[in-house]
Amino acid sequence: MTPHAILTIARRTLVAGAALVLAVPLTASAAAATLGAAAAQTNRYFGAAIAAGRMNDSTYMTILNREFNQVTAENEMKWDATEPSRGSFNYNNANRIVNHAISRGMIIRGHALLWHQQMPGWAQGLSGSTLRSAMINHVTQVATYFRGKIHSWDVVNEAFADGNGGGRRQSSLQATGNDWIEAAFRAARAADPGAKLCYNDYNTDGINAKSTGIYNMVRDFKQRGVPIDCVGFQSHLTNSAPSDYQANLQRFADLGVDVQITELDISGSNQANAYATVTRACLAVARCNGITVWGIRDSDSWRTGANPLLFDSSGNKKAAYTSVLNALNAATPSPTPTPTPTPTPTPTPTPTPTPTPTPTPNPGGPCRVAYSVNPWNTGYTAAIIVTNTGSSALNGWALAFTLPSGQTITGGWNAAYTGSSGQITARNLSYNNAIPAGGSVEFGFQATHTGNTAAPTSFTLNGSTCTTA
Ligand code: 9MR
Repeated sequence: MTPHAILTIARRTLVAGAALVLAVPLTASAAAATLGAAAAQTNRYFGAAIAAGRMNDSTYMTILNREFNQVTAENEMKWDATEPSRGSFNYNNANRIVNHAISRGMIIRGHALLWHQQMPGWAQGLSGSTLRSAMINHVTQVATYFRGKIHSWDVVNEAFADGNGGGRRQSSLQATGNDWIEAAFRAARAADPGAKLCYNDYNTDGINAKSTGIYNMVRDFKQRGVPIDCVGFQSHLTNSAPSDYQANLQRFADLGVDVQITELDISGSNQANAYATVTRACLAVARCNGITVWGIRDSDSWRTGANPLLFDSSGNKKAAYTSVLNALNAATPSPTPTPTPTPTPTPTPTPTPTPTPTPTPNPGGPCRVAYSVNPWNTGYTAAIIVTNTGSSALNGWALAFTLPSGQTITGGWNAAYTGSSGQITARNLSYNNAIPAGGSVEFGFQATHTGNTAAPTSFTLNGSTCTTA
């Protein structure tokens, strides 16, 4: 029986006799009123990435304090922030966040000890064994400093490549030796034995070559006793989650690690549904500890113009907020005298064969472009996957294309854009400069339109014409 039907019957009963009126509070009182409280009912957290620089904004702080019971420092615990010069540590901004969280009983995800981005200039200039010892020292110092205060650390962030068949990303960290990740996890465990130690990455939200590469690493770490406790799935999504999102979380959980949704934001007109889908997926996986959204209001998001968060720029709750809250509350056992329903264990998915990335033979061009668009009345988000169908790797790339008239780009991710209408060029960022032969990069943008949402035309990669998929 639906809650609505129960309430309808109870209302009728109210007219018929007072004895059954008690049915109303019993059936209607289950819902928690905030995200954190609703998640806590299943022993999960619901958190947000926050920025020390916004902590004087009263609207921001009101929402933070009311809704969330976990925080992540959006930038303040990264290497460039905490060790701006070698051996000299600065925790001022991180501590503003940590102290606030502790004072409000919020748990803290530490983000991130090692990442090829936001390395301080001095570390960018190091390599080999010098870099290795500097990075291990960084892990040790920072994890020791915050010892006892961190629920989960992103020990290593984004170390796997996009479109490289599940292999590691090229970086100076990787160049110190393939064992750099396990060395970092061992150093973190020694420094803060109480924190869960996570590997965190993006484009790993379904079962694909990249997530399978990470899965294989985690399995290997578990087999060899390398200390890893959790895997973070960033979940920067457009319009929907992959259909195998839950199965992907579950296959990692089945390796004996916790899973966490660490940087959730979702753009597009299907936003509210997609948020509910992700929330339900976490709730359905017993080892999913919680969900963190990557910012509070749309105006706080790194995805400028994409409006991918749960609160609008004025701090009002969006439809996506309600759908998350309802999904969290739907999982909560209702306080009736009936025994607490045990969450149904999700059937272990039969091991999916590792998808072997088939490098597509060059169909006549050095590149292939797959373009997808999620439009609404005045805007859209677009995702582009460029595959290098040539026979040699690209180091540094620029994809040029022509936007149809009336379309104007307002923001983008995973690429630097030149031009906002007409002729556009999207160039690599430092972390996705290489596209191996047969490999791909994925990036995207938000745009406004005046009625025409047709795909761009005339795609060229580094000057050569691309085919479109
Ligand atoms: O949201 C962060 C933004 O303020 C920073 O400028 C950016 C720097 O690279 O990092 C953003 O956060 C990233 C996170 O640390 C790791 N995953 C991707 C996030 C979005 O880029």
